[in-house]
Amino acid sequence: FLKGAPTVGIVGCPFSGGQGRTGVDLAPNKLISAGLVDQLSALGWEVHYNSQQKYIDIPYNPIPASSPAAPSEGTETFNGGSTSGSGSADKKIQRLPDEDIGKMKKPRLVSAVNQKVAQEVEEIAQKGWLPLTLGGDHSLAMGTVSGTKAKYPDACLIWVDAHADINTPLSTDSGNLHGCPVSFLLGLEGTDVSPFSEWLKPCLKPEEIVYIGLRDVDGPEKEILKKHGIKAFSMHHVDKYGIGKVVEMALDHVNPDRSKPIHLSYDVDALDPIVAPSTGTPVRGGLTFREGHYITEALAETGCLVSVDIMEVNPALLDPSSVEKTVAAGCSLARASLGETLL
Ligand code: NNH
Ligand code: MN
Ligand code: MN
Ligand code: MN
Repeated sequence: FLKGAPTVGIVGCPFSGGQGRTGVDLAPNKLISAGLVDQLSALGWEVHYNSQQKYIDIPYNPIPASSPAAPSEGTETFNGGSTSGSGSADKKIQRLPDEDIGKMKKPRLVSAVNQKVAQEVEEIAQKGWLPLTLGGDHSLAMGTVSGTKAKYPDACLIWVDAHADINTPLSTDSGNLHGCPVSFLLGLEGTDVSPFSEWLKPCLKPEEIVYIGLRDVDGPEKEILKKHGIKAFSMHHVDKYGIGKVVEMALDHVNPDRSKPIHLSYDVDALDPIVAPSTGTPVRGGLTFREGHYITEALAETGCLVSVDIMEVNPALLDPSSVEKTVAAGCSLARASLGETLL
């Protein structure tokens, strides 16, 4: 599906607004500082890396004038990342609070950022390049998958995660939008809501997504999965069948002839916390290092991968050795997705 010499466009998106912990916005710079650009070049890819600049000054619809004045302690900062690759030049932008809409937290910011991400991912995909998006939290998949689908309408989605991220604005308990991107992509009940509805069109059918790694799924999410007949391989299935068979069954479901483009959205919390400890919502009993990498290797082997997300690395959590492990895992998942282990 990719055109010409293999080219990857890295979309570093320093964004934490889809959940409550700061630090996940530092991941793109950390992954780049760890040498990801050179590592991918060494695999034979031409690598383009955005400056993250366009994510620094993202506006969001200000709260209406009729709303109560913003208390200063509610002022949000948006860590926009830096162009230097060292975290030190990070620019803090002062923002007005982004009032909840229903249960949704920071809806205007999440929407505005994702609209930009969708545009950037689509631009890269339209060139025949592979967009590699470095989150940031997993709400960013609203944008990445929308962008991929704009170029490849028949693309299927492989979602590797401890969580299903399919809460709707009605079902979410936490209000964190990183728990909701899949419901927006599918256009489920309650997702046709401003400001998202102004740009995010449902682009995914229930039979086009498959999950691997689930082990912490909310009650309402289980209902949604059942109601829409969405295929999911939990850790129970990984234990029962082994990762090789699980990936084969997952591909058979969404891509039986291995003829459709594949978008891989990888939340590093799918990995066991021993492998990837520095992430916002670790859940024990996850994928081993090899199981986690096997998925990316098997998808690389199909030749159908057209877009990859590496999400939810949080370099601000735990000790330096945990951070280093998690960043290294993020880099190696990216490399394996781009064919490092293919002989
Ligand atoms: N299901 C929970 C929620 O909606 C947790 C989601 N957290 C994640 N998802 N890290 O990948 O808030
Ligand atoms: Mn996730
Ligand atoms: Mn998760
Ligand atoms: Mn949970």
